[in-house]
Amino acid sequence: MPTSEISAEPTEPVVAANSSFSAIAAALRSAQTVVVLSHVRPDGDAFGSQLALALSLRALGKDVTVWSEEGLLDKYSFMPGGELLTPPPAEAQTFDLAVALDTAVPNRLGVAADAVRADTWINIDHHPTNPRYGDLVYIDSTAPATGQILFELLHDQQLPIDAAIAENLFVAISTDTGSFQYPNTTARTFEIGAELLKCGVDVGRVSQLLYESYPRRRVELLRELLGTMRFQADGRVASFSLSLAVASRLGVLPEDNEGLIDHLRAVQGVVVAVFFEELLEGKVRVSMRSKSEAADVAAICQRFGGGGHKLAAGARVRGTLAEVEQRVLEAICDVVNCNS
Ligand SMILES: [Mn+2]
Repeated sequence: MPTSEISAEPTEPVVAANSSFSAIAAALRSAQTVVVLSHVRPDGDAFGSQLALALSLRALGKDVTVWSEEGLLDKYSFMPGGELLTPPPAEAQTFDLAVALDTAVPNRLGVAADAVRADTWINIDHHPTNPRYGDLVYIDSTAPATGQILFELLHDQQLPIDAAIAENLFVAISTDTGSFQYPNTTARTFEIGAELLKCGVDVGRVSQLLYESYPRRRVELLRELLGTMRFQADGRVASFSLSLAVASRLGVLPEDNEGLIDHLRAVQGVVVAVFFEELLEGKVRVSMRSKSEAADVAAICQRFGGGGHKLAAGARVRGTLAEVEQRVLEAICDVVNCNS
């Protein structure tokens, strides 16, 4: 959830029944070749969900392919089964089954979507804006992470969960809940956390690898961002920006950004935090976090062609950094001044 921005067309709210876990498990068990996909700009929930499902299916003897166009990012290189992640090939490949995890809209699958030929698609996600693409669909927007849904699926259907699978699920859930802190964290999330520890997850080791092993470059980026920090609406809106010039001077990698917006959200009085990142193609990537349901950032992002969750959303907006900052901050200040 946190850093993945969604460039969806605004979608009508769809109320439809989920496929049953038994139907999804039956499809997984009957397939021999399976490709497991997630979204571009992957986060811990994307990789964790992909690798957990891939390892579980491998334990069942399936021929499993895991594609990610960025490959395995450095910061996640410790994840068990990480070597399975490969960039999709240029030529399309045929599978019995394709599984999209944590991906709110098909275009967020990136180039992998074009490289897959599959009879059946499974779509498992927790983004409320997911338009329910695919043949077997399981969307639970109350789940704090796709990894939590996957645990429920594997556990309920007695699919394999060993220590390596548990560690991947733990990474998925820990990163998407801000280390079990965000409001979407439920009693069930902690119960699952406990189950994963019983399966062999070393929580101190994994947390240190996730949260205390950043490259120095990331802190240098934070220093630059804090230099651009500003507050509006009586301190209820906080933002900072990253220009292409600064990004290239510091040699910033996409994954360096993950979680930096939390420094803004953590400020007393801030309701909405915003991170503006200038992109190459004349667009700006906007990430938003809210501390209040009254300030629904998914609704704000939908007005700019994006989407996401009430408390964490994003959009890609055409224009210069200064133009986009002004338009988006005006829209946010309207909401924050009226609703909170
Ligand atoms: Mn997620």
